[in-house]
Amino acid sequence: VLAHAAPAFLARGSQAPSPEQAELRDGLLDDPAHIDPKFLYDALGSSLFTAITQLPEYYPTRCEAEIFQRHGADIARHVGEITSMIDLGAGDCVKAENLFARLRPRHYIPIDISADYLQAAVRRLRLAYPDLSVTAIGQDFSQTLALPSNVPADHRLFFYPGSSIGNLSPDDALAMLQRIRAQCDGGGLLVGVDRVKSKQVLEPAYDDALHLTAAFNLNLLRHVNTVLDTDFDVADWRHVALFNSQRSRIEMHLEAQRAVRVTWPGGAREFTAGERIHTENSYKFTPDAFTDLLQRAGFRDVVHWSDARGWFSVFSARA
Ligand code: AVI
Repeated sequence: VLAHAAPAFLARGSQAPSPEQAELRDGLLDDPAHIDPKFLYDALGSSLFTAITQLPEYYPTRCEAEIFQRHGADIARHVGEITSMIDLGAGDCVKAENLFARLRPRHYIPIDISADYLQAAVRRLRLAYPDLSVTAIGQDFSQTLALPSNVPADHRLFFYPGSSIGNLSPDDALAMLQRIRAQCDGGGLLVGVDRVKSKQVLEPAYDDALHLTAAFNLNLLRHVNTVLDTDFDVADWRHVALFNSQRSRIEMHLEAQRAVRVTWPGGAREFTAGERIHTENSYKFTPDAFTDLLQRAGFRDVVHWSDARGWFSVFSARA
């Protein structure tokens, strides 16, 4: 696994913060405070997310699988011939693997911020598919998308499933699609998108009865403790998830259950009881809004398929 931007641990007393530490510190000092959702995904966070995808309340993964199952042949026809499949946020690589038989890539390039998690998946794939060249990249691709020089430039397919694009702000989503578009001339994009629906369906998906999503959100504080050397006590905080219909997004927050003072080397922040740290947005789209976003990024020939309930869509677009 090629690892980029490994987090540097800043011991109490040393000076220059790493870019990650500076980002965390600035977010904690902001009003309201915020922490980027990428910090949800340390090794435990990635395992918790995998568990979330199996919850009865968390429909997106099952809806997307249904779409690939029911419309796989059509999707493969629209995608056409590919040489490389670049999997953005690959995780355990299983979603891409399920498409290998139909799409027949020669090169598979899984990219994920959690390099450790990727490592185990890649070991398994190399054994199962000895003819497939696999180049794994541990990278935060939300800001830059750097592909190694051994990835052929022609017939690239970018695979961005799971509605992870919904975790970006509208501006960042557009910029990300433009970056993908710039790297796949003659190729295309296959992207999973969660749809606008009632909050009776949306909110339980992000606030489940087993409290797995609460654990996923709270675990972010432990991860931040290891990166910034903060002294967050998970017991001081509670998980909040709500649908903001005006902005068409689920928001996750961590709410202080009492007055809390959080410190780190060289800084501190006081939180009053009830004050929140915003940890994630998950945007929900109408098919028209997402088609428009793809077209604004320069994609053409945009088509989409949906599950039977119309809760989720998979879009295919050409560069
Ligand atoms: C990864 N991403 C698409 C998930 C989502 O649904 O926004 C992350 C997640 N957050 C809470 N539950 C799942």
